[in-house]
Amino acid sequence: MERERTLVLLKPDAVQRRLVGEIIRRIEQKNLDIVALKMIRIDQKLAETHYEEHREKPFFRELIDFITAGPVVALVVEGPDAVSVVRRMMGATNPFQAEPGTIRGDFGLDLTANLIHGSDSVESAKIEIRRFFQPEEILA
Ligand code: 3AN
Repeated sequence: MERERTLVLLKPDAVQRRLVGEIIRRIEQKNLDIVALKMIRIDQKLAETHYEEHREKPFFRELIDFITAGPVVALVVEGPDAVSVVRRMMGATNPFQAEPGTIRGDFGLDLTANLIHGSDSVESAKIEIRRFFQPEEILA
């Protein structure tokens, strides 16, 4: 398996619900490496860039309002096949379909407030890591 890096965001609902520790615990327990981590506020511009592909969707405004509503925890996670490993740990976007044992399956019931973002490919991970972190912030 290729070593990969992926961008993870623990969304405002994860912070508000005090699930940051639980989700990071799962990432560590899986033996993935956390190579960068910080708490940030996502502003309007960054949110719109990050969710550009959804601009024409009916839920775009709601998504932007939600992700900018409170602090989020951003991480760069590294390991073998990290992009798809993290996606599987997250569970399906729709929380009603997310399997028990996944983060969304265990903790969520809302399509917008769905706790976590993980890059969907190695290519988008590269772009998203650059979007959220300066090279010197990646310490491991
Ligand atoms: P994922 O976060 O699983 O990669 P995407 O990229 O398809 O899913 O969607 C990005 C975010 O947009 C989701 N995390 C969710 O918060 C929101 N979203 C996606 N589909 C819907 C929908 N039908 N209604 C409301 N929000 C949605």
